[in-house]
Amino acid sequence: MSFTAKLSDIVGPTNVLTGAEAAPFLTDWRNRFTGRAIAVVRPGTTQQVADVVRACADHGVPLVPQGGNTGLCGGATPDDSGQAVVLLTSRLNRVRAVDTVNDTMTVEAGCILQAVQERATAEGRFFPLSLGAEGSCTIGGNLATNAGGTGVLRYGNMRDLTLGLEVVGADGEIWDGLRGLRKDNTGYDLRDLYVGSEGTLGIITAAIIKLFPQPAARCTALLALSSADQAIELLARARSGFAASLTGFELMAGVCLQMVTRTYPAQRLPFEGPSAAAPWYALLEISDAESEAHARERFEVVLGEAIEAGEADDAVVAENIAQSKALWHLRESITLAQAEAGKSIKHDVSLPISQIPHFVQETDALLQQRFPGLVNMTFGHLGDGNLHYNVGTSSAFGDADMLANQDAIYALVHDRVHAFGGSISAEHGVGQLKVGELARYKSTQELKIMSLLKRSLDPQCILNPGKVLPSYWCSPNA
Ligand code: FAD
Ligand code: 2HG
Ligand code: ZN
Repeated sequence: MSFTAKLSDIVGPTNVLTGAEAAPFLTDWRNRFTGRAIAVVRPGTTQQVADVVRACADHGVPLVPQGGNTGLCGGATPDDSGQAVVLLTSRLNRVRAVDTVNDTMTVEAGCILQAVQERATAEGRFFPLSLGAEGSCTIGGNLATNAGGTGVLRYGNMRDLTLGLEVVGADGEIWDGLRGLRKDNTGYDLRDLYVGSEGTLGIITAAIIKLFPQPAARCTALLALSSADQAIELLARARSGFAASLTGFELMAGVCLQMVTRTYPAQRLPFEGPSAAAPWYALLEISDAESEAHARERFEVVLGEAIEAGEADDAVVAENIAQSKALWHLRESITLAQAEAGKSIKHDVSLPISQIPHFVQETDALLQQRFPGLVNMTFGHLGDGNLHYNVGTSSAFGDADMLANQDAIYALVHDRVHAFGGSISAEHGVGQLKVGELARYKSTQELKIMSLLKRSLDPQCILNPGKVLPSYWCSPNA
C-alpha cells in the first residue's frame, strides 16, 4: 500500500487533502512562509493521530502539526522540500468534559479558543486566555506556543492555565496525562515540557484547562500619556491600587492607534485636542468580584490619583460594555492594521519592566540613525514586560527597504534586548522565523539540554523539523 493510501485508510479519503485543497494550509497567516507537502491530513480522533504519526515514523516522513494557522513565526508551515505531512487538528474539536466543582474543562486540541471561552461562560465560569486571534486559533496552538495575550498579568499564560495533557509522541504512543490536579509532584513535569514546544516534541490532542469565577463587573479606561516613563509609574500605581483586580495593562504608541483609525475609519479615538495625538496610550482593565458600582468607584479614585500625580495626562473611562469593547477593539486591531499597511517586522520581546523606557528610547534612536524613515510601532502587554517592538514602513522607508534590511534590523533590536537582559520571544514562540536568533542568544549549555530532549523524544527528528532548534542540534551527532 502506498504511503498516501495508508493515510487515506486511517483518516478516510476526504480527510487527505492535496493540490488546491491543501494550498491554504501551506502558507502562514502573514504570507511570509510558504512550503509544500505530500498531503494535509485531518484526523478525527486521538487514535487516528497516533496511527498517522506511526505511519509517518515508519516511512521517515516529517509531520507539521497545524491548528488555526494564526501563529506569527511560521511554526505551522512545512519547508519547501515537499516531503512532509501537515497534520490539521480541526476535527479534534470536542469538549470532552466540564467539571464545575473542580473548575476544569477537558477540551480537544482543535477547539477554537473563542468556542472554549463561550462554553466556559455558558457553564457560569470564565476561561481567561484572550488574544486578537481567538476566533481562529486553537487550544492546541495556544498550548504549543504557550500563548499569552491580554490576561496574563492576572491569570498567567497558557502554561499556567493548564493542568493536564494528552499527547501523541513521535513513536505514535499516546501519553494520557489528562489529570485535573493542581498539585502533582510525581517526578519530571512532562506537561510543562510539551507546553511551548511548538510541535517539536509531540502532538497535543487534548488538555484539561482551568476555569475561574466570572467577574461581577469590569471597568476599562484609555489613558493618554506623554512618555514610556509615565507608563511605568502608572503601572506601579495600578498594581498597588487595584492589586489582583488589575486584569489588563496594555501600552500602545500613538502611531499604532493612528494607524488603526486610518485603516478602519469606523474606529475612533475617544479624545479631543492634544490627547488625540498623544505619543503613548495605556489601556487598563479591572475585574471586580463585588459589583459594577464598587469597581467604578475604585477605578475612578485610583485613576484620579494617577492624573493628579502626573502619571497620566488624560483618561476616558468606558461607560458601558459597548464603549469598553470599542476601546479593546482599537487595541486588538493593531496587528490587522499593520498587516494591511505594508511590510513590518515583529519583535516579540520581554524585558525587566524597569528597563523598558531606557530600552525603547535607546533602541528607537539607534534604529532611526541606521534606518532613517523606519517607523517605530511599539505596543504590548506592559504589565508582563512584553513589548511588540514592531517596526513599519513609511514613504521614506518602503517595503523593499524593510525586506532588504530585515536581518540587520532583527540583529540590532535583538542585540539590544539581550544586552538589557530580555528574551527575543515572549509569547509567539520561535517557529522557523527565529531559529537562527535562538541559536545566537541561548547558551551552548541550554541548547545542548534542549537538543538532548529533542533527540530522546524524537530520534528520527520527524516532529516539526527545522522549528525551534536548528537542524544540526537535532541530528544524532550533535
Ligand atoms: P498554529 O499557528 O496553527 O500553530 C502554531 C504552532 O503550534 C506551530 O508550531 C504548530 O506546529 C504548533 N501546533 C499547533 N497545534 C498543535 C498541536 N495540537 N500539537 C502540537 N503542536 C501544535 N499570540 C499570543 O501569544 N498573544 C497574543 O496576544 C496574540 N495575538 C494575536 C493576534 C493576531 C491578530 C494574530 C494573527 C495572532 C496573534 N497571536 C498571539 C499569535 C497566535 O494566535 C498564537 O500563537 C496562537 O496560540 C496560535 O494558535 P494556532 O491554533 O493558530 O496555532
Ligand atoms: C498582540 O498582542 C499579538 O496583539 C500580536 O501578540 C502582536 O502583531 C503583533 O506583533
Ligand atoms: Zn501580544
